[in-house]
Amino acid sequence: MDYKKLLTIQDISCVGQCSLTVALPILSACGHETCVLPSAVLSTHTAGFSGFTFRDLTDDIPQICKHWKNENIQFDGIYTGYLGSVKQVAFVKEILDTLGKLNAVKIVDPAFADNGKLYPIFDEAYVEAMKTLCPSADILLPNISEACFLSGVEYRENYDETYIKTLLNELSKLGCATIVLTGVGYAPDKTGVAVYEKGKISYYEHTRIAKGCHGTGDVYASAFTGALFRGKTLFEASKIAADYTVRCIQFTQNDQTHWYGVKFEPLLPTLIQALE
Ligand code: PXL
Repeated sequence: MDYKKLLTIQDISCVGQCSLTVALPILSACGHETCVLPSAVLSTHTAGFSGFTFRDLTDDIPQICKHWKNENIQFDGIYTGYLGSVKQVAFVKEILDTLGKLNAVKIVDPAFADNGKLYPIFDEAYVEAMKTLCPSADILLPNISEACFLSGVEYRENYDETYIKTLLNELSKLGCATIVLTGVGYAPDKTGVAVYEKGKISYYEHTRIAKGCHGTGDVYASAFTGALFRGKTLFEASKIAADYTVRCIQFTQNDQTHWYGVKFEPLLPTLIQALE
């Protein structure tokens, strides 16, 4: 079995089932050593809770990296998500460029927007900074909103395959040749993943569950990363992650009290099984 040493860089939302509290268990369940660099510590995530605390850890990052470099610590893969500040993006770029082993794979989930809107703490300056991260990524993992902000293509709720093709072509001009675009649906009850590799698009369609759940982007990105580093192809990993995310939403959707995330933990055995 492939046992990889991975680094994931994203926030700790103490409560809310997103970012590190999702990535760490999922990557571990996929069988990988999972190292973490927290970008910020929040009391909860920012989508639906009010009065959340936010401690930006940007200024800790250079010292942490210096220590890792002194110890010759390097990673087989680096997966980045929700970051804490514009300044931090430059530090993360340096990590992507210097802390990977030879042939390390770097995955960047822009993690700053959904439904055509930026998440609360982010602004245009953050989008501009995120554009500079794209050339350092081997695989970019945006949703349609993030792809639009990054590429400058107009955001649309209704679209066709030509629009998605244009979006992916424009986005690739930022310097990332491989893109896994999530939330692409051409029929009301369907959604899916458009996988852009060497200018070619392949598409995996699956059921769309009407109730949108928070944190599913992180569940998807973590399962995708876990599967890819288990030796699955880009398309297989995209599919395994999509199927797992759908199962998590189905398992959560009827629980009215669980509005802030998905109950991904009881379904981890199904993800492990899909990797066999
Ligand atoms: O799931 C993305 C995410 C991660 N971290 C924090 C968030 C969000 C989305 O809103 O608020 C803190």
